[in-house]
Amino acid sequence: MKLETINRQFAIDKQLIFIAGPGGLPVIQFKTRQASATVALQGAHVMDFQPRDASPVLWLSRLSHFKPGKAIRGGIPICWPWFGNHPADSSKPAHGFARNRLWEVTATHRLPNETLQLQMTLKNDTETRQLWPWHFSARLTVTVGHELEVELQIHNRDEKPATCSCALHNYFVISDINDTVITGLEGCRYIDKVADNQPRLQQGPLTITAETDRIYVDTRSDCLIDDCGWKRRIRIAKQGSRSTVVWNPWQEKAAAMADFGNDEYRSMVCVETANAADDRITLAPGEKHRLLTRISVEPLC
Ligand code: TA6
Repeated sequence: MKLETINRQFAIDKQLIFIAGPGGLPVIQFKTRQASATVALQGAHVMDFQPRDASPVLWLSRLSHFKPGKAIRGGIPICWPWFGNHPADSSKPAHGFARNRLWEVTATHRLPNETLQLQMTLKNDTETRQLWPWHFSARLTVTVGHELEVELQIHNRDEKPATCSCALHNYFVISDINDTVITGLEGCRYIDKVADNQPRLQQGPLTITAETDRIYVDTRSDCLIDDCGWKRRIRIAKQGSRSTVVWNPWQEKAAAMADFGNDEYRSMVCVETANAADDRITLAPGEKHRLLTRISVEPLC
């Protein structure tokens, strides 16, 4: 659909408009007195979010690709219908296909208090059914106010049960990984993906000093990223999730990724709202599941 047509149908004054973004990818630009944000139609991918009187909250690699079918490195990629590598077929794309496909805008709304809302949908087609043989519809709702709320709703439109795993793969920008502490996971069990998936227990607050790739299980808690360098706290609240993923590739893995600057591991950390590991979801025919992440920024006293 042409930008002119989609703007006529869904733009909200100058506060929510559709423009050609990086690499020519169509994006939705939010600009209100509350915040600014950008969402790519490809992958319904939230690329950035910045509350008024705060600095940017989401990290985006300076080397990210912006090409059709290629996941953007940073922001909030949607990992679905599987999280991580495909459980049975490594030839299938990591983290599923939702983040690589073009989603369709279905609605935009002005809510109270200068908050704007965008809804997008992804439906099955012959390509998706080759990758995942189910009829489904996915809906993403992005609500931009002083907080950012992202909700993924999955609807099993097939006649057979559907089991899937997913994550809102939040990338956060920080002053420096050495000045950052993550709390909210104390006492939680986790799967340590850099130690052969060993089960471990989180002792106290989490500081990151090496490659870190953990799936915390049985946790519904908010997570807090305390950034002492920028004297701010990022709060990640969630609904519909009992697992949280924390990831930082560190130096060697960052250098091995073409879309990740060698030094950029120091300025980012992922705290992901997930349905991963034994928190995967099984939907009966017609059943729906909602996964929601709510991101806000507070001063760090
Ligand atoms: O969420 C952590 C993780 O599963 C890591 O294992 C790493 O693969 C990361 O996601 C990024 O995956 P991607 O396919 O986007 O490079």
